[in-house]
Amino acid sequence: MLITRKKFLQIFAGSVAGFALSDLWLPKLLQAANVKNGKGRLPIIWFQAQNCTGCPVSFINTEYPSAEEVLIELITLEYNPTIMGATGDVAISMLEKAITEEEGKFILVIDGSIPVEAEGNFCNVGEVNGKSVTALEWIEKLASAASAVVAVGTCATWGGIPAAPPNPTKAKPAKDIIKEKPLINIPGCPPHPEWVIGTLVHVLKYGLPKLDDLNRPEIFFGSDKVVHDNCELRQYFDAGIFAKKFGEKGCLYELGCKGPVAHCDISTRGWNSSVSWCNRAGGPCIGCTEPTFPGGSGSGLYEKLPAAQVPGLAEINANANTIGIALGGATAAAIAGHAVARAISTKKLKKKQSRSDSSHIEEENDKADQDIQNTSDKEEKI
Ligand code: FSX
Repeated sequence: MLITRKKFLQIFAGSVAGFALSDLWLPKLLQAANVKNGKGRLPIIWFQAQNCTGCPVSFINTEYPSAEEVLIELITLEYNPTIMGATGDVAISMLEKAITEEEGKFILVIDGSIPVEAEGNFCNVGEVNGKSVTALEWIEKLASAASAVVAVGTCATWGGIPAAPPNPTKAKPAKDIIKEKPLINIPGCPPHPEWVIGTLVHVLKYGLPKLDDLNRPEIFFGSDKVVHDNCELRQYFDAGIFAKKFGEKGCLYELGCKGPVAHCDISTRGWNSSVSWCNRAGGPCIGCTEPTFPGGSGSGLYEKLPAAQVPGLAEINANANTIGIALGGATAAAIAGHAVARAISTKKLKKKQSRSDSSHIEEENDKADQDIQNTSDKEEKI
């Protein structure tokens, strides 16, 4: 049977087309979700508004489970412009179908912020009956048909970079547009793939996860998940050792680290199977999971956080001052010691010179130098 290109695209309108069907095995995560024979997969419509596309790219960078496993075994990704095989009318028809035929049967994932200036016309996605449709219109209609909404990435959760001042498009986060549906916020620019997949599995298996007061899953963003608390550079902070330039040993606070105000588990989870993460790579945490990102914490990306926002810093400074005073005392004693030694040696030399016994001057000089050296050794021991 001959299938037309349009039919082919309709069959593979979901994302499965882009991935090989080989190497299928159920990881523990999917077994826990009781996903078998393709049943129990979570239908997802993933809509993208004003973004850099980092969020879906991060999502498919998942390693455990792999992208293939997620897309074939865990979810049915019916629409996502970055990953799906379909384009044009076929792709747009998936959105229309969800709105008109699948009410309550899918989760709406949104990434990117939603512009409302100029009636939303700063971001248009496709056409219906020859008329372009704004992201704002799509999101309002899709959200009212969805069973729940998951905002993925800091643009969708808090506004992120598109909403940074002066925000000419009046970019809004999903929470400002969607009021009538359960909403989960998964911030991060981009978010870790396990935050997104773990949340979706929870929805599939157990329903909505426990959320904090900003609607973030507590398991990834709870109040005990402050980047600073589990940072492997924390020992330097506690010892008052701060890097003054990139590449230098020490805590990255002076270089703008937002770890003390950033909530997420990245300092223990790590990126790319825990190979590394921001601070381990020498780049200070930029607080990308926070509503204040990218500059509302009172400092720019690489500017020092206001000291008042850094717990424990006052004690570090107090300790540093105390140590400074103690060192100052030792230094003063050392300088005084040097002066005494120098005075002794000078006195001896003058005495010898006054005897006009030049033959002994070098010998006395050596002896005087030895006196200075002995005095210095004692100072170092101090
Ligand atoms: Fe924003 Fe996501 Fe940062 Fe980019 O889709 S959260 S700019 S990683 O891509 O929206």
